Amino acid sequence: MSMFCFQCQETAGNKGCTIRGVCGKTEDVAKLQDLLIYTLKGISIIVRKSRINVSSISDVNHEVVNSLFMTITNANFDPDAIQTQIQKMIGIRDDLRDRTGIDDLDDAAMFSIETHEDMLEKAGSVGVLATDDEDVRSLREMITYGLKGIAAYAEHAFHIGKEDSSIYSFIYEALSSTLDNNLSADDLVALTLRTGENGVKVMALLDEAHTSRFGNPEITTVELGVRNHPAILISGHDLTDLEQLLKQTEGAGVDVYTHGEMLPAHYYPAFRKYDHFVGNYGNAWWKQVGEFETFHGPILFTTNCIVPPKSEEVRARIFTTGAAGYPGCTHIVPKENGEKDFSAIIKMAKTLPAPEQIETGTIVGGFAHNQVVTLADTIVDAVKSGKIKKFFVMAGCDGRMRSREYYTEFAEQLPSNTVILTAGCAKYRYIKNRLGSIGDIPRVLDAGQCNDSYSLAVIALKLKEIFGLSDINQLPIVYNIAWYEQKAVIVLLALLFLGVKNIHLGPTLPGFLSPGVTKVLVEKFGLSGIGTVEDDIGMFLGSKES
Ligand code: FSO
Ligand code: SF4
Repeated sequence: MSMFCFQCQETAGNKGCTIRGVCGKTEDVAKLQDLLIYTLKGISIIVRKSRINVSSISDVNHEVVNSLFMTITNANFDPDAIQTQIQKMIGIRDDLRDRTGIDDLDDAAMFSIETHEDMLEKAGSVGVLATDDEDVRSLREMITYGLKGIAAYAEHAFHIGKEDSSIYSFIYEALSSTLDNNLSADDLVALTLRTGENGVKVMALLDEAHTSRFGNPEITTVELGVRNHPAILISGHDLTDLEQLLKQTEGAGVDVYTHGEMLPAHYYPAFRKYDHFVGNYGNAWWKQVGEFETFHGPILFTTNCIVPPKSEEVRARIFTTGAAGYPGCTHIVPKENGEKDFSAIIKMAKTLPAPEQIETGTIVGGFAHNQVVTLADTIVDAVKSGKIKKFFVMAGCDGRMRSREYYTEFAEQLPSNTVILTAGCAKYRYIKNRLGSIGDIPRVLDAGQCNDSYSLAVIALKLKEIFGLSDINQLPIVYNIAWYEQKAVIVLLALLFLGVKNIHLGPTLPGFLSPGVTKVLVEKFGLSGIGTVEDDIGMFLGSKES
């Protein structure tokens, strides 16, 4: 087998990509990512054994977090960038080892590599399949994927100057634990829940970072049509990149539009003030192939999800930054002070035609926790009077699979006395479908990006308090979540840690769950997949057996 990866929902046959990723990841990139993760495990072993104070190694923390982020699905397809990162991390590892004077360590902390071929050979023995027991493998990988999600959010928070060293400590502990053969499956289940706990922590940290810097999201109407000016499209999740791009394009005669997960940026007061921040272009990540063609202008990827461009013309217009990367695309590196120079993108935009209009209309969003709490009285009255019968949390990701039409049909067939709470790119399956409102409350409340699923948990906890309930599961809230990549894994683990039961996960259960681990998740947490739209709606509304 040339490679093995089963970290995302689109993994081949829901078992594993073994020749080339369904995402477009090559065998070399898959192997290099495995080796990068293995190197991080070596660093973690040294940090743990030497009991080093993680606050004293902030550069190491940032590089570890960035390395994890680079291995998230659809973030970085550039073998050179990953190879350079491996070399950097081996250097950091050896430095740490020398500094702490610890030797007699596992291979991950000791191995050395000279050439690209060495790297690929080594990678062949340290990937997912290096663990024989399928339950242990499943738990180790679930923890690792959760850590990737934590790392993504920790990096965004760090860009805004917010850090929590206990999160870094946990990353080291958990990474080193995935090589610890003394841990039982029960130990790993406990560690999985602690991964969820740290997921809550990092999402809270990022929420605080975003709201303290950009203000609390507010109800906002986002334009879907275009203007007749040259323009830049920005995708991904990093709001500090958007902030810098908006400042640098001010007065330049170039408009800025969001794509995919950048849409919720429009909800923040700090960005709404820019006249040239026009609206959202297109849909979720997987529709970018056609949408980038008609956009005409340059595209900036701040994070995933990148789809390999089909033409040279589009590839030449794609720029990446941060953990994102694609071979042949210009990568923008920050200066020492963290500032990024986007002048090359702005210059290119001025030479290209304005975007072609692909739709008109608007999206209404901005229902993060602060905004929803101000509407709490109206919502509680609507629940008490029976105008709202149930809330459906439909957060998560969108993806290419036909089976995801389920989510559009599900949203459309829900009765008019139900409200959808959403976050992440899953919303594109129904947010434009005019599902109406209940009084002043829209039937689709978008809290923001996938990390803003935290907002949905805060809202649930607030409702629990208002209704005087002892258990979050007594609320009239159903969780029907769509997943795709590893940030969704940490959102799921965070919800499990918060005690949410009976989550439905689709369109398929993760391929990385072994039958044994699935059994535990079903028995302990009531986790299940999805069925047909009719059966599921009937079950959720209590007219059918669950
Ligand atoms: Fe979507 Fe991609 Fe936000 Fe993910 S754009 S799929 S879970 O990166 O992060 O929801
Ligand atoms: Fe396959 Fe997903 Fe891994 Fe890509 S990220 S190689 S699609 S499992």
